[in-house]
Amino acid sequence: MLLQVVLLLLHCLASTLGQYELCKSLVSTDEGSVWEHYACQPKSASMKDYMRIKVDPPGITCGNPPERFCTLENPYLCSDECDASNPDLAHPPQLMQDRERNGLITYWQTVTWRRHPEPLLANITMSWNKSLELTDDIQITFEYGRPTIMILDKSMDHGHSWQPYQFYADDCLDAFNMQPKRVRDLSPANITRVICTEHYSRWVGSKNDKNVKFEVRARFAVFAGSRLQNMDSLYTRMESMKGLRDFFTFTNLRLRLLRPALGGTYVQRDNLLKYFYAISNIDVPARCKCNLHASQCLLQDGNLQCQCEHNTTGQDCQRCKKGFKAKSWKAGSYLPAPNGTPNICKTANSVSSCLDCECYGHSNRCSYIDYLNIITCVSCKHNTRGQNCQHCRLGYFRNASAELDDESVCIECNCNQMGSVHDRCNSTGFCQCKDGATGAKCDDCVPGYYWKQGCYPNLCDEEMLLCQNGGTCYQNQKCICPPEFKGVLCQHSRCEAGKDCNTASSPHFSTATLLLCTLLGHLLTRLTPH
Ligand SMILES: *[C@@H]1O[C@H](CO)[C@@H](O)[C@H](O)[C@H]1NC(C)=O
Ligand SMILES: *[C@@H]1O[C@H](CO)[C@@H](O)[C@H](O)[C@H]1NC(C)=O
Ligand SMILES: *[C@@H]1O[C@H](CO)[C@@H](O)[C@H](O)[C@H]1NC(C)=O
Ligand SMILES: *[C@@H]1O[C@H](CO)[C@@H](O)[C@H](O)[C@H]1NC(C)=O
Ligand SMILES: *[C@@H]1O[C@H](CO)[C@@H](O)[C@H](O)[C@H]1NC(C)=O
Ligand SMILES: *[C@@H]1O[C@H](CO)[C@@H](O)[C@H](O)[C@H]1NC(C)=O
Ligand SMILES: [Ca+2]
Repeated sequence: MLLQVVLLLLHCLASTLGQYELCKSLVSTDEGSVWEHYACQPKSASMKDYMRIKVDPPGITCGNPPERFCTLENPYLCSDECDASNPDLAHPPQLMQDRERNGLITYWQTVTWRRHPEPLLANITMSWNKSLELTDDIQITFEYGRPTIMILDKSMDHGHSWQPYQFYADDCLDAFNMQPKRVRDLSPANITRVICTEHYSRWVGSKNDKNVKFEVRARFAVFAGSRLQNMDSLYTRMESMKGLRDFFTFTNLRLRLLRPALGGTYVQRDNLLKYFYAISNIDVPARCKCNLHASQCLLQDGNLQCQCEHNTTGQDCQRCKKGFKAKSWKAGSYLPAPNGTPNICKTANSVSSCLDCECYGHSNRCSYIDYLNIITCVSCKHNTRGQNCQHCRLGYFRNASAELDDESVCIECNCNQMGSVHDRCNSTGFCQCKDGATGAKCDDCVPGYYWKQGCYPNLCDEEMLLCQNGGTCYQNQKCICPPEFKGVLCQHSRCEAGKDCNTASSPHFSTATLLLCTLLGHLLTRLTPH
C-alpha cells in the first residue's frame, strides 16, 4: 500500500517536472529505501551559448579595410560604414551569438558584393564537440534581407562528413533543381526528407520577416499534435521509426550562403554596395544527447559533457563504466511510457555470483579453472576469445576504432583463400600472401603475375616476354602461335630439316640449315671477284 502511494506521488512529480528529467529517485518500500531508475535526458538549452563559430573564407567579414554599404530599400542611403578597428562600427562573427541588451541589435556582416558577377559566398560553421538533439526550430536572423540562396548542412561526426539538412532558395527549381516544399507537405512517413523551401528566401522587405528557420516543432507536431500535447507519441516514434532520432541529431551545423538578398529584383551592377550578408542571431534550441542516461549536461573544460548515470560513461554516456560490462551497453528507452527503461550497466558480480567475471559484454558466464586458479569467460560471443573475451578469434582482427566492449570489435580477416597462406591476418587486417599475390586480402597479383584462382607468373606479356613470330599473348597465360610456330613464346619453327617449308621468315634455323648457310657464305666470298 505504502509503495503504491509513493509511486503515485512519484508519478505526479515526474509529470510536473516533465518526463525523463530524473534518472533515479529514492523510494521507500516496506523493505526500506531503494533506488528506482528511469530513462532520463537533460533539459533543452540555448546551444548558441556553447557554439564555436568559424566563418569562411577568412577575409569575408567586413571592415578591413573600412568600407561603406547601402541598403536595398534605399540604395542612395549609403551612410553606414563597417570598420573592424572601431568597436562601434565593427561586425565580428561573435555578434551572431551575443546577448543583445536594451534592444540594440548587433550583427556579423560580410564585405559587399564588389566582385560581381563572381558569387558572394560565405560559410558559417558552428561546432559544439558534442552530439546534440534539436528540441525546437533553428532560427537565423538576417538584417538587411535574407539570402536568396542558402544551404543548411549538418554533421554528426564532428565535421568529418556533412550532409544537407535543408535547401533554401527564392526559386528551388532554378537553384537546386528541386521542387519547392513546405514541412507541412510532409507526411509521417517522409518527415525526415531533406527539402528545398522557398518560404524563407523571397523578398518581403528587409524588416518584415528577418528569420530563416529549420522547422523542428512542425515536424514534432506531426506525431505529437499541433501544441505538442502528446510527446509520448513522438517519443514512441523515436524508438520505432528508423532514422527519426538521428534526423534531429548533430554535432556541427554549417550555413552555406550562396547568394545575398537582391531586393526582389535582378542585380544592379551600378550599386553593388547594397549586396552583402548580415546575421544578428542564430538560435539553436537543443539538448545534449546522453542516450537517456543523464539528466544533466554541464560545461567541463570548455566542452559540454553528459553527467552520466546508470554506471555509464563517455561524452554521450555511450559506454558502460569499467567494471560494469557484464552485459553490452544499451541506450535507455522512452518505452514504456511514462518513465521508460533505464537499461542500467550491470556489474559483473550481479550476474555471475561473486566471481570476478569481466568479459567486456561478450559473455555473461565465467568458470573457474581449478588447476590454473583462474576465472575465465565461457563461450565468448562476437568472434572474441580469451580469458576476458579480450582477443579476437583466429581469422578476425581488432577493430581499432571500437572499444573492447563493442559488438563489432572483431572484424573478419576475409583473406582470399586462393591468394593467402592461411585465413589469419595481422592486427591491421593484412593477410599473409602466397608468392605473387598482394593486397590486404591477397586477392591481387604483383606485376608479372596473373590471377587464375591464385597468382601465377606471366608466361607472356607486352614487355619482356613477347610472343614471337606473330604470336599473340592471351591473358598473360599463353602465346597463341601462328600454325608454323610452336614453343612457349612461339620461338620454335615447326619445320625440321628435310621437310618442305619456308624457313626464310624464321630467325631461328636448325643446326643443319645453319651449317648449310655458313658453307654457302664462304663459297660466296670466295667467288666474289676482288
Ligand atoms: C563552404 O563549404 C563547402 C563544403 O565544404 C565548400 O565546398 C566551399 O568551398 C566553402 N565555401 C567557402 C566560401 O569557403
Ligand atoms: C572534445 O571533447 C572531448 C571530450 O570532452 C575532449 O577530449 C576533446 O579534447 C574536445 N576537443 C576539442 C577540440 O575541444
Ligand atoms: C510525403 O508523402 C506524402 C504522402 O505520402 C506525399 O504527398 C508528399 O509528396 C511526400 N513529400 C515528399 C517531399 O516527398
Ligand atoms: C553504479 O555503481 C555504484 C557502485 O560503484 C553503485 O553504488 C550505484 O548504485 C550504481 N548505479 C546504478 C544506477 O546501478
Ligand atoms: C568498427 O567499430 C566502429 C565503432 O563501433 C563501427 O562503427 C564500425 O562499423 C566497425 N567497423 C567494422 C568494419 O565493423
Ligand atoms: C600488417 O601487415 C602489413 C603488410 O605486410 C604491414 O604493412 C603492417 O605494418 C602490418 N601491421 C602490423 C601491425 O604489423
Ligand atoms: Ca547579435
